[in-house]
Amino acid sequence: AWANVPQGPPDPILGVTEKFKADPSPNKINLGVGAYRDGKGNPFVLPSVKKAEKQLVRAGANHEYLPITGLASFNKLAAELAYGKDSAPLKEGRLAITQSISGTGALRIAAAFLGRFYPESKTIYVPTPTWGNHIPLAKDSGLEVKHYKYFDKSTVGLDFEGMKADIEAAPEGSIIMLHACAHNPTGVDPTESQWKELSEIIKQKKHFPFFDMAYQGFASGDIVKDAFAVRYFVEQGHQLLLCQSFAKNLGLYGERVGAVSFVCADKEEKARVDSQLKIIIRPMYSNPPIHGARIVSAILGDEKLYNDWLSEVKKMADRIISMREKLYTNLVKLNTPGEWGHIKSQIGMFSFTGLTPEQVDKLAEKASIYMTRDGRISMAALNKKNIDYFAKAVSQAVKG
Ligand code: PLP
Ligand code: TYF
Repeated sequence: AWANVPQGPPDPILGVTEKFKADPSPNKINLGVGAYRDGKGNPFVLPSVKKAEKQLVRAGANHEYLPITGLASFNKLAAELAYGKDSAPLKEGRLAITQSISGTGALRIAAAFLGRFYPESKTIYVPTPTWGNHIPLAKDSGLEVKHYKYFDKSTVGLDFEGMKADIEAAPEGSIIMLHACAHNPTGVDPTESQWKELSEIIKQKKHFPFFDMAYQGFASGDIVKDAFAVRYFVEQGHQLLLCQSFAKNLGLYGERVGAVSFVCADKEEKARVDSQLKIIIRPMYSNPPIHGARIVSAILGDEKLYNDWLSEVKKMADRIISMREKLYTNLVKLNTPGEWGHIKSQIGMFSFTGLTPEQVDKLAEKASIYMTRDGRISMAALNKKNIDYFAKAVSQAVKG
């Protein structure tokens, strides 16, 4: 039956892990996938998550189905975390929200909803570059994908003029996808004043802002600061949509906990959006998994656990920031040709090193160091034990 099915390429990010696993070297490092590692290079289960899980076991939680839109307490707390408790759409009961299968599931529901109901446009503009999965998931949901300028290779920073010009040039009512914080893969974010300008342009052009927030807390260690763009746009009256993931900030990768929410004009509009979200979700997966949502709900809904969690996110963010400083210092000490300030100034899980695909290949071959071919590294994979080895190998690769 499948004689004509062509062989497809592996996922460019998850494929790196496959190559890493096959390498026997004891020095090997996997900087491919964005998953936090502790100071010893191990996956990290947050202490607040462990406590919440113990509570769930003690309470003898059952395994019944959730409603189509998920756990109600989770949805409320996820919305409060992102928008703030005092946010107008929450207080006025006009936020439509559903639990989702992590951030990817949120994006998929959002794109399907836009494909079905957004009347102005079927074109979504994503930054160049963007998280690789954005493009196929938008296309598979019936949207056409176009790009706006984002990253400037020459400055290793934001091409703000290019970004503004492209968003301004997009036909009125276009869908504009924005990374809320800790842009993946570049680690380059707009400043608060740049976000204000973007809000104004998007408002004037009647574009639809589509926020992807996969790293709240992870960017700065401060969940309020990381939500600045989303909250500012809401204050400015944008009827945006927001995709949230709890994979990174709670370390719940495989539990697949996320949410997608739509700021609506009023309660009546919210009720109609809610009804259609259910109709989209039902034939996709019927209802979401329960365990991770219960963990998030237990943590966000308990003052003590919530405060524990805040300090744990901050600790993760701070460890990443300290690795940035150490990597920068090492590269400079080794007289590595080039300017490396971006390693320190970039934000979040990743650094976009500027290494060329050839240098990336050489690092894999010569030093058993694995990363995506765009030169992106997951900073969390670095620690006190491997950072000197890594910096030396990079320095050598750059020197040629
Ligand atoms: N969006 C961005 C920008 C990401 O980097 C990721 C990856 O973590 C996601 C969404 C969704 O990830 P997940 O489906 O694991 O929540
Ligand atoms: O960019 C990353 O590494 C994370 C994790 O298909 C990820 O966002 C990568 C690829 C993928 C799913 C998650």
